[in-house]
Amino acid sequence: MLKFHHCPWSRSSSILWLLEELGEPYEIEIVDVRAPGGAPETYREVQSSKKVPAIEHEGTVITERAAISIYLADAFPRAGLAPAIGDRDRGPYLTSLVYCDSVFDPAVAARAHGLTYESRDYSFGLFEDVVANLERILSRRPYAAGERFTAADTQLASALAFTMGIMKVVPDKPAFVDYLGRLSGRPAYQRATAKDAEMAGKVTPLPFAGG
Ligand SMILES: N[C@@H](CCC(=O)N[C@@H](CS)C(=O)NCC(=O)O)C(=O)O
Repeated sequence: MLKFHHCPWSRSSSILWLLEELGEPYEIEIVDVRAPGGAPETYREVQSSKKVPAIEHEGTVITERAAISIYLADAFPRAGLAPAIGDRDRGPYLTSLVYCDSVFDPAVAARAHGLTYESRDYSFGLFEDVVANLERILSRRPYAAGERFTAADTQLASALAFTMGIMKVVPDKPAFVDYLGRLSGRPAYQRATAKDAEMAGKVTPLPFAGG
């Protein structure tokens, strides 16, 4: 059985949504990464920085959201969440998935912490360039990789929803609001949100958002 190491209302919530989209059986191991001192030291065996998410599948541990998303969508192709190798959407799909973690996430964190820097100082570049790029992409196509929903959308939409709606760091551009509106009605998204709400009482609350 697929095991999912998860903390409700955290970066691993995007993988919870993806798992719900896949419709395959999985079990959740709750990791309270917000507890004083973080996750238990034993969890380092699974994720070397004691962060969530992580999954275990057929004896293998997979960490990092982009890798987990690519792995799961390819391992369970029935859900049709990964453009196949050779499909013209495969490039934008992989780009979006990796961009979420290697560019968007650190650029938003830098902005949230008031870091001042030049684009060339860090590989993720400027926050303004990231916002402009996503606004351009989502104004041109309905989904992260093209005309259809993929695993890249569970990651991009989760990242946008949290940083725009809860952190209030990313501006609520119409293209972002429309995009999230398109995706938030998905049954798998609703199920994942309900599961997170149910599990939230079992871990340390978020320092902001009052919950
Ligand atoms: N690069 C990791 C980052 C995951 C991450 O930052 N997870 C946060 C959850 S919001 C965490 O576990 N933080 C706990 C900690 O840093 O102690 C990924 O994309 O999977």
